[in-house]
Amino acid sequence: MRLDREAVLARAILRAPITPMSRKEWWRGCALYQVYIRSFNDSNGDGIGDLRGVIERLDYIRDLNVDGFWLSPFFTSPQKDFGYDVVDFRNVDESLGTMDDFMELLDEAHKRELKVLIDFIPAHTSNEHPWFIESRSSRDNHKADWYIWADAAPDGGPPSNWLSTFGGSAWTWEPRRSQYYYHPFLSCQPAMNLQNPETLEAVIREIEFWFDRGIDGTRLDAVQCLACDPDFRNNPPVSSHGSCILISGGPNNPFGKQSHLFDRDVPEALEIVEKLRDVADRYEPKRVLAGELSAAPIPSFCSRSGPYRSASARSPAPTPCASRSPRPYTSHRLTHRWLGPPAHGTPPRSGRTC
Ligand SMILES: [Ca+2]
Repeated sequence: MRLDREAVLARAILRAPITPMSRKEWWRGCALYQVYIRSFNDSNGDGIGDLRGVIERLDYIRDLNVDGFWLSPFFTSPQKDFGYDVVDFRNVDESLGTMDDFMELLDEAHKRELKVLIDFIPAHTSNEHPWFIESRSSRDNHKADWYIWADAAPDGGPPSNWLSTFGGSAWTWEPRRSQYYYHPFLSCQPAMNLQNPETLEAVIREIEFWFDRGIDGTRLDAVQCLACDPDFRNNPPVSSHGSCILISGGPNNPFGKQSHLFDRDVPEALEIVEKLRDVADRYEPKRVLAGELSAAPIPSFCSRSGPYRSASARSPAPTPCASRSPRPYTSHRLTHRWLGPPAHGTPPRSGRTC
């Protein structure tokens, strides 16, 4: 019997035990508010919300009676995907403020007993990131294997039939290497090869940079794309009863015509999240990891991730739920789907082009 996506999510939410929040495990049963910085509050009148604008409205957030908030990306970025295309994970984009602004925001939030999670993008960078610029320069440079590269198919086409969530092939030809690179989203967002331990360690160091500054956790973007099939096998078409993937573009969106067995939510992703959890566990108090899950087959995911969510104290599976929390915390899109648009708006993340 076909499992409806919303029915599966509702079942997961209703079954989740609600535990009174303790000071030590504040994330249990907590409520988090998403602050989409660019549209939240503009402090200097240039038309773009910014970190100082968030500082100005911290009392408002506190008065919502939430336990904390999740900040959308503020890293240095060409803004092709409004901050989800990062060129420097350790700096603040000048359109949104400065590092001093962020540290003041963090301090002021904690004074109000508000927890702060930041958005982090572990699975891809901007194509302007120095890592990718080096990786694409040749097949034998130091970072040659930091991104997902593949030779053309025998007919010269892409290595597989994988599609970008935002439309078109998920592969783009790179003449410098005479290879294709993989990008589950925009072509200017190349996917990192996190199954390369060196690459994963580099990403972990970027997360540690923010943990060391005192953030309470991260919302991990697109955990369904942390890894992909190493053999780049073609996705089969969806079965006759259709896809359960929720995606923009209507029922005729080609992305929804595939069963995403090999490009989304592959088993190798769980190993990567376990390593990220190890990093978060090294801190005291423990840091929270919350994974965004979108454009992935929810029923199969819920089935496979169940043991990770319930059996282990180190249970940060890439679920639509907060890591460590028995109470599901849905991603931006799923929250929007279930609860309606947040008060200060969130941007559409599909349909943009580089
Ligand atoms: Ca501004």
